Amino acid sequence: MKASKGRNVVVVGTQWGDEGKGKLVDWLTESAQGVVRFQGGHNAGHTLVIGGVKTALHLIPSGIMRAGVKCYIGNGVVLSVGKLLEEIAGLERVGVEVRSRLRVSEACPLILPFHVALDMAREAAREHGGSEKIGTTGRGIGPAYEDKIARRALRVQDLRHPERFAAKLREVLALHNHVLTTFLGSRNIDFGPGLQPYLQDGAVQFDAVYEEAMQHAELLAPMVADVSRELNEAHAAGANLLFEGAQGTLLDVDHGTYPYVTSSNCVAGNAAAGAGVGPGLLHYVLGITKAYCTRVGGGPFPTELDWQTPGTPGYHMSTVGAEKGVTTGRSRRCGWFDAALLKRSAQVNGLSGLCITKLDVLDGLPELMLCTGYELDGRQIDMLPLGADEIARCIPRYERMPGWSESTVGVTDYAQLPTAARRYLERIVEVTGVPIAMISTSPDRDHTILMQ
Ligand code: 2SA
Ligand code: MG
Repeated sequence: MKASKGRNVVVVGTQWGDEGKGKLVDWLTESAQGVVRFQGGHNAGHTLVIGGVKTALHLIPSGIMRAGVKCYIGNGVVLSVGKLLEEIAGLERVGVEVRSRLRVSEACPLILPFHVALDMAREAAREHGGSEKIGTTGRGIGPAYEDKIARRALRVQDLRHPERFAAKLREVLALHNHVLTTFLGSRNIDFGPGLQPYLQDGAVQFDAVYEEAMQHAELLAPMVADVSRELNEAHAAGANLLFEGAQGTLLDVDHGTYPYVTSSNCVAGNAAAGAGVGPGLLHYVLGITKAYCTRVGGGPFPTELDWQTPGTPGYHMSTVGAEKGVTTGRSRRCGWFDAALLKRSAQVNGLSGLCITKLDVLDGLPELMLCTGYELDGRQIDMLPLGADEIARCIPRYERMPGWSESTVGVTDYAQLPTAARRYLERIVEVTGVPIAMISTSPDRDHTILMQ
């Protein structure tokens, strides 16, 4: 994982998100000049701990915490301008200069209040109809991507043209209000205080959305850019770029546990399309992998444990690992490490190396189970299958491994790790065929083992 001039790294989550990408992106930013988000939106939540101070980021790339580093929001991101402005204000209040360092693609589709209403109403309708909820973050992500793919999205560049914006907004609102009020029963849904200013009789009001968007437009304007062009120029000038994935591979809309996924491609290949650079500019793909598994929201999770009963390994992971969603505060489900899942991730991302995070959370567990394959409909398989229905029928096949009682918190030298911890890591490498490049032993920036 050596840094050299003009060498770009993609960082992706290899499980269901929350692998600790934020810390690693921040750490790697020491040798980068630019950090780029290329998919997702403010559904993401990265917690950074720097010098003991916690900061949560949702939309702004984690590189913002390093002075002088440029941050880019690529075309693949769905953008809530209101949430972005809030996040900027929050960072600037604690002395982090943002506006002069942040560039936002003019091609980003906007998340507007009716997307949030649709997201919440659809989840309510699923629940009402007896289907399991997706367990979305309720941020309007899915509906905003639907509009993008249907070619009717309002984009950042439309904000520069009030009349064009108004005409498109009228059209799109007519469609969505029809769906909200007729099919989704929005009149009877409690959308909470956030949406009240925009709603009347279950329909989203044009004036409220339009006026707010025009105010946002003015504040956003100085940051709007042709991000694709700027990234290509920065690369040509020798900059090291870091592409920061959000969510994780098993939440990818194509490769994940569909339909219990997010609505974007979270895999490394999308760093090119979602930022506007050629695939040849993606030189190294680092897969961030938690030393156990977690998932927030609905959907299958073969190695899931009981994580609510005190005294169980799942409870240990949940509490010692502080497994709560950064965006919604939901508890994350916890389970054993799934190497057969990681094998799938390694392939679809083309992982160059792994970064294992939260190893220290496993300290003190007497025994660990490592899933290396499954039984599916009576057959033995060695890799996670595709889609939720098949995955839900997988029965994990485990290898039993000894745990360790020593503390690994803050260890920065591989040789200092307990023998059992090293054996656990080496087995993961054997099963997946991907080398470990780094190991993180606490949320702190400096508690990282760098492998040669
Ligand atoms: P959505 O809102 O449409 O993207 O939800 C669809 C699924 O994607 C999952 N998802 C996430 N999973 C883990 N972490 C995410 N970010 C936050 C965090 C989540 C939070 O870092 O903790 O605070 O709850 C994230 N974003 C989306 C989601 O749970 C659905 O399963
Ligand atoms: Mg997160």
